Amino acid sequence: MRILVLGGDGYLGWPVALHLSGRGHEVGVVDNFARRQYDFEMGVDSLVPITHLQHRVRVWEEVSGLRVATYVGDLTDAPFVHRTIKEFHPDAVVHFAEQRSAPYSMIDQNHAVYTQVNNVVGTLNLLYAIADVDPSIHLVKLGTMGEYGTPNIDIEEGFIEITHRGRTDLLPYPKQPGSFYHLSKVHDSHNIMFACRIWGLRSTDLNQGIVYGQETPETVLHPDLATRFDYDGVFGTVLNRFCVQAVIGHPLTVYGKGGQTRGMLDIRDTLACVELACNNAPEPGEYRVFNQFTESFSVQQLAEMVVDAYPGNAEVVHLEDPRVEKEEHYYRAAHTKLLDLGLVPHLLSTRTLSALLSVVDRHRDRVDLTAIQPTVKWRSTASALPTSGGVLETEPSDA
Ligand code: NAD
Ligand code: USQ
Repeated sequence: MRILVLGGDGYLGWPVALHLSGRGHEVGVVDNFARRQYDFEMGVDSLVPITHLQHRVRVWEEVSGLRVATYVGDLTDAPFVHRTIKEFHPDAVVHFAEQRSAPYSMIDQNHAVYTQVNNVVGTLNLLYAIADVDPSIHLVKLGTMGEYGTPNIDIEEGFIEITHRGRTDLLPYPKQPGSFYHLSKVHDSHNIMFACRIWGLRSTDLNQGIVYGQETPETVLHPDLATRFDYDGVFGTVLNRFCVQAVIGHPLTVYGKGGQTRGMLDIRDTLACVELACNNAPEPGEYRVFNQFTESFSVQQLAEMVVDAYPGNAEVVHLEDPRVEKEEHYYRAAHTKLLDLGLVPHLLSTRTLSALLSVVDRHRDRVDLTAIQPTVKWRSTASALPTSGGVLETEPSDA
């Protein structure tokens, strides 16, 4: 298949692009390097050094003999999106290209507005381009498990059958997201479902859980093929952060009681899930949702697993939760659709954690201690962080 990976310079987009290329698909990547810009803005960096996209693509060609087409541009630029879809003419578009940090979206009004404009407008431009160029192109969109929030009932895969006053319907599952970022994904989901209904597009919304890990079979082929690894208080995700904290001897920062429970998956399963979705396209007009995670854990359980797997001494500290979220709650979410398509999960084991801890150990000298503490508080509308005066610029200005 011809597959265009949007956000192909990111943590997940890059290894997914390599995986799909290695599996024989014709792959193109699109990125505007916004993620590298957030690093400059926050004064942080990936723990594992990453090379420029153009260099990584050249190294991949040397290592594998396979070409990956590169498009540099911004999804909020409608003519760019239209041109790229028309020129590459993919069978499937895998859309990772969004601002993906909940804390970043909660820094202040500018960052909330930036996140929602970037994510919602980018996806809308993509929907229009697909509808205009070729409605049969399959949109594989990265959503998030956080769209559902933490209701006191079982979470279904996208839809729930409701009987109300004697009548029954299959309706979108209620959404109660926990940040302006997670809300942007809800807005996307509604727009995509609507576009499928009115224009006959086909789409798979992958409601992904929290990803952990750094190495994939393709990225380990050469050091210059590494993907990024974030551990800071804004972009670092929980298990990746706990591994870094253990290695540098910082107490593991459990927010609040630690009963917050989330769906999780290994980065290698992200690659497999995306390929399964691409290989099994929905019917024209169909909007479907897969819950893309393999296991769920509470934050406290994750911390204890890291403490047990780390060969040295590691301890846990409970910080006041900077977020507004339930610190103890019921959590049971369906996730059978990808398993039915053949997903064989890599479950979280001591072996997986040891491999991740050794990646961190190799780069421990690069850890910036000042980046560990959480700095963004949900309840405050102004943040302690130095913020830019306006919406983040992703393209050089004339000045
Ligand atoms: P990332 O920030 O590392 O990658 C996203 C990429 O998209 C970056 O390279 C960025 O430069 C690019 N991008 C952002 N806005 C763009 C725009 N307007 N035009 C062009 N490129 C743009 O994030 P990631 O961790 O790889 O996540 C990828 C996707 O998966 C996101 O949509 C995220 O919401 C979703 N997701 C991630 C996780 C996780 O744990 N990392 C979990 C669930 C869902
Ligand atoms: N947490 C801690 N200590 C930490 C960091 C986080 O206790 O040091 C807690 C948070 O309070 C939260 C949970 O861990 O309860 C998860 O936080 P996270 O930062 O790992 O994940 P989240 O903000 O939900 O976002 C991440 C990705 C996002 C993706 C989402 C999937 O950044 O792109 O959409 O995971 S999900 O959680 O399923 O919505």
